Amino acid sequence: MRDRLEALRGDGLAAVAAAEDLDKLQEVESRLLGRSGALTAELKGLGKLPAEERPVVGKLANQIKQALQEALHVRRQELEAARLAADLAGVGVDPTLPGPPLPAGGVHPVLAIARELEDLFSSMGYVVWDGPEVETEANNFDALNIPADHPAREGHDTIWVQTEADEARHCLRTHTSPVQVRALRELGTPLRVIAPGRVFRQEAQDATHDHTFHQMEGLVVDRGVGVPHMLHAMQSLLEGIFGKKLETRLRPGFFPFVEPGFELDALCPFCDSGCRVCKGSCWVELMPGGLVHPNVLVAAGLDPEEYSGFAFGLGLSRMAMLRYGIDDIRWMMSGDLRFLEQFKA
Ligand code: FA5
Repeated sequence: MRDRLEALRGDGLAAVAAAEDLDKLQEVESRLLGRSGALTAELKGLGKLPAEERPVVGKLANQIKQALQEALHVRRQELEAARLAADLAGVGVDPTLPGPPLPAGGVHPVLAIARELEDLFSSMGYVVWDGPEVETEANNFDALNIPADHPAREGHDTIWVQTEADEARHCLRTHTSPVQVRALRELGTPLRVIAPGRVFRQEAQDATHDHTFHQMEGLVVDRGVGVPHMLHAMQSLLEGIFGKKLETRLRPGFFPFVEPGFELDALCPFCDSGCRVCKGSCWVELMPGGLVHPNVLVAAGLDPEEYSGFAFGLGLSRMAMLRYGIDDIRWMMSGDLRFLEQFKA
């Protein structure tokens, strides 16, 4: 029996060393140490030996078992390390196979319209300009000829930012009109600029009013600019959004920074006999505008005798509602994926 055990040690160690992969090693292990393996069979035969030989041969059998287990452990580690190295080196990886699909994002409806309008107005020679969302009281109100006692400055509309007593007052801009002031100062004349962006008002929310929404300002200042130029710009804008010419009308409207001021209405782009959007009147109120007030030109260091201009302020969020048939403005800033995923295309 001792000879058989020694032979098993020699053959077993050689088989372990020769196993070229983990499956082969598993086979060798079962053949030697499994329930019906060679060493297991020898151990079962120990009982038939004379009593004085049993402890000596039993000890030898256990040493051989330990030696084989150790050899199996070492070889398994070698083979696992080799497999990892091969994986890392790209063996067995086909880089031409398509990867797992990534979920595609989409463009927010407000951003989609803003981008289209930026393209359209850039093609007409306008510059796209930006201003900060935290704005000075001077730019948001004073330079726009909004009197100190105008109700819009008070808490019910404006969100004020806490500042030190000796610091200029700041607010979250309530409209994109302060970008008019900045663009005039930074770019000078002649000027053609649009400024899409986010604005904030302390406003009770409902289906058409949010506290955070988007507007797009338009401003042109040059010599000899008048109402026909303004109408052309506004109509081009609407055509860009709705993809067709809309019949429009101007009504008087009041904004301290324009004179005269207007509200532009358009014949309803969705019906010709009255619908939910136009509430039966066939006219929808689309955007305010007007000729730049002389006081705004003076505040920007321009001579109103020499320069004139027009400005308009589009409610981008409301325009997105109209174009995409969104029935509640609160969806826009909700971050709700069920809403956003509808605009992936
Ligand atoms: C203004 O903000 C002026 N700055 C617009 C302007 C610019 C006039 C240049 C003249 C010259 P108004 O408060 O009306 O105006 O807002 C303009 C547009 O923003 C509205 O027509 C409407 O479409 C949108 N809007 C106003 N309040 C909200 C609100 N709470 N939620 C969503 N959209 C709003």
